[in-house]
Amino acid sequence: MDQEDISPLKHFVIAKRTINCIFDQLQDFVREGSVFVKETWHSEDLEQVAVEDQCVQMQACTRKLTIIREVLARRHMKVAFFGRTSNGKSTVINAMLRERVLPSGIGHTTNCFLSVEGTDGDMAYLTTEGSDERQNIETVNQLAHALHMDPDLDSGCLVRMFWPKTKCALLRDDLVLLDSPGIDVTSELDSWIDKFCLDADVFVLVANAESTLMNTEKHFFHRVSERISKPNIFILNNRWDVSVSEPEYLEDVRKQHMDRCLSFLMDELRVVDARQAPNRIFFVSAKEVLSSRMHRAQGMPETGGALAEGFQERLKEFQRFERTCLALHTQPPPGRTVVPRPCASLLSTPTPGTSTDPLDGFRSLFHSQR
Ligand SMILES: Nc1nc2c(ncn2[C@@H]2O[C@H](COP(=O)(O)OP(=O)(O)OP(=O)(O)O)[C@@H](O)[C@H]2O)c(=O)[nH]1
Ligand SMILES: [Mg+2]
Repeated sequence: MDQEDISPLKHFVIAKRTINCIFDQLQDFVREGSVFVKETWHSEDLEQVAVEDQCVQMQACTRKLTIIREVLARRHMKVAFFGRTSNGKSTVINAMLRERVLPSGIGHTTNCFLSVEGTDGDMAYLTTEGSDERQNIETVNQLAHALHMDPDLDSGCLVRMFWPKTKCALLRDDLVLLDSPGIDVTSELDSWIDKFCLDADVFVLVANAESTLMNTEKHFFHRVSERISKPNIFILNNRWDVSVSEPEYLEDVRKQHMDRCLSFLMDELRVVDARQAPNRIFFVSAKEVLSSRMHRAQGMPETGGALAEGFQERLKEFQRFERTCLALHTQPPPGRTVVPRPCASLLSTPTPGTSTDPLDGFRSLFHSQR
């Protein structure tokens, strides 16, 4: 099989099925146990064998298992992309999807949050927040037009894009890719984090290798890691194709970026150790990868004849990013939890150590596995 076609997400899908199966059995077992204890408690012959308290406890367990089961059932893997405007977030997602699905271009392009997930149907469509109406989308320009013409859409809104799974193998495995507006064009970072980040499995900082990591980007990820302990963060130094025009500085610039990214992840955010950190930083050109994959899909030579020197290395680096990022789900860092904020209504994860509910231990374990 083509190396590029192997989806590490398969591990996640299989693990998810297995966990669901275990919880089905657990739920059946507790439900039957609950009925048995209730009957025993009501039975005159078996008086004193089971008491009302035990019956109430069993019913509470059944309800809790039902909630856990619902959460497990709607699990998918969500990868969220952030970075300054024009760094190439939408282009990176398009490169992963192997097609120009999301609008991209110079200037400030993406004006709201856009998630891409698979649909079993043949037609791409979108839904906007607060409405189930499906709007058919045939071209990326149509999508761009629909987004910019909707007066109700602002940078805090979510548009869900459903893309046929038949067109993109990646989307067959319950993957959701989330595109965002540039973090430098908003003052709403905290509400973005509450609304879009708490359930993200992986964060990708799309940085611009032509400049350097900026304070706006760093600030955003500091806020994210204040709310989520040990978020999974990857850094893509995108536009690395541009480095070819200055070959004499290439190695020095690469080292400069690498040192700054390592220090950001290890010393500032403390989300990874020295062993893991180099596997979270990549030097890529999303534009080249997208272009070569689109050429290939059309049966044309992959390089299109016009790709810059070093393209194969940058392509391999992009593939390595895809594999590492999507495989990560099977090896999450230990102890990941959402840190509750006084007014956060989104998740009911209790502050560690404050709960007397025996299932909360499991619930936080479940969060840490996400
Ligand atoms: N040279 C080069 N250009 C790129 C690369 N990736 C993206 N671009 C170009 O950069 C411009 C901006 O790309 P987008 O993907 O729209 O950037 P974005 O981060 O989504 O921008 P906003 O939606 O405005 O936040 C487009 O013209 C892309 O073609 C890259 O790797 N190399
Ligand atoms: Mg964009």
